[in-house]
Amino acid sequence: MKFATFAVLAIFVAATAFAASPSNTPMAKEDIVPPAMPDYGRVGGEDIATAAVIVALPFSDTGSTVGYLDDYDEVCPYSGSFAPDVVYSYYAAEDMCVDIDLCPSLYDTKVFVYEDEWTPGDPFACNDDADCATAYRSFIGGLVLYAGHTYYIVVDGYSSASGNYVLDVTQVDCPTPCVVECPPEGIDEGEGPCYDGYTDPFNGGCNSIPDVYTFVAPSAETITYCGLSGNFDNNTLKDTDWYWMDLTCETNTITICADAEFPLLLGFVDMSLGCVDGLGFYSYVTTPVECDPICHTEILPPGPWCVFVASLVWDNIPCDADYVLTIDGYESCVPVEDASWGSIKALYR
Ligand SMILES: [Ca+2]
Ligand SMILES: [Ca+2]
Ligand SMILES: [Ca+2]
Ligand SMILES: [Ca+2]
Repeated sequence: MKFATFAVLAIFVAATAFAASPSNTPMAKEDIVPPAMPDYGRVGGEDIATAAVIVALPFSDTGSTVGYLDDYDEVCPYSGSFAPDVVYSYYAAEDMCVDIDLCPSLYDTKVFVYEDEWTPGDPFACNDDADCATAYRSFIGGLVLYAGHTYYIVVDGYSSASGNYVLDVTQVDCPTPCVVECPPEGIDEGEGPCYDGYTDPFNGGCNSIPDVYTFVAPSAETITYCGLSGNFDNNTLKDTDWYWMDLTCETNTITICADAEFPLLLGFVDMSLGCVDGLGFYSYVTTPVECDPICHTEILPPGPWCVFVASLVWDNIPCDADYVLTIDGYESCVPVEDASWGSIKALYR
C-alpha cells in the first residue's frame, strides 16, 4: 500500500514538473518513475518436453515469459521474432473445439499450437494479433482439437516482446462450418488456387508484374463471380483479385457485395492513373469474420475502376477458400451524340 501511494505521487509530481517547466525541452524520460508492474512469475514449461500440463478445461493461468529461453517461433505473419516462450500441453480425450485467449495479457503476445510434436514452420494454429480489446494481443477461436492427440500451446511474443500473460483455454461449441456456394449464374473467376511461390499472372492487379485484371463485361443484370482467395508463403502473401470496369455513364451507382469463407476486404480502386506508387483504395469495407456477407455502394464518375477482393488477414486462409462477388449497376452508356437507334436497340437485346 505504501509503495502504491509513492508510485502515484511520483507520477503526479513528474507530470506537474513537465507541464509547468519553463524549459524549452522536455524533462528526461528517466526522471519519470514508472508505475509498479506486477510480476506474474514463472509458471509455464520451458519447452515441449517440460510443458505445463493442462489437466481440465476451462483452464486459466497467469505467468510471465521473462527469463525463459526462445525455443520456438512461427511466422503469423511476422518473422524474425526471438522472444522467450513458455509451453502448456493439453491432451484431447474427445473431438472438441477450444478458444485460446491471451487478450488480457500485458505485452505484445503471439501464440501458436503444435499437434503431438514440434513441427517448425507448420504449426497447427497460430495468431499474433487478434481483434482483442487491447491491440497486438493474441486469440485463436473455435480451434478444432481431435481425440487422442496432445496439443502444445506456446505463449510467445512479437519480435523481442516478453512479459506478463493471461492465458485462458475454454471449450466452446464448434463453429458451424462456413461454406460459400457458387450460385448457378456465377461466372468462374478462372484463376485457380494460389500456392507457395505464386506470382498471380491472372488478376493480381497492381500487385502483379505486369499488372493483370479480370475484365468485367457490363450488364443490366447483377453480375456474379465465384472466386478463390487465400494466404501463401507462410502467410506473408495473399491472393488479391482485381476486377476491371470501364464506367461509361455520367454517374455510375455501383453496388458490390461479397460473401467469403474468410475475413473479407472489398473495395473500389480508381485506376485512372494506372498502377502509381502509393495507389490506395477509393473506399472499402471489411468484415473480420468468415461467412459474413457485406455490401458497399458508391456513385462513381466515368473512367477505369477496379473492384478489389481479397482476404483481410494473413492468417492460414487456405488457397482454395471460396467467395462470391456480385456487382450491380455496371451498365453501358452510349454517348448521346454517337447514339443511333440501332446501337441503342442493340444494348437492350
Ligand atoms: Ca519464441
Ligand atoms: Ca501480437
Ligand atoms: Ca483469386
Ligand atoms: Ca488473384
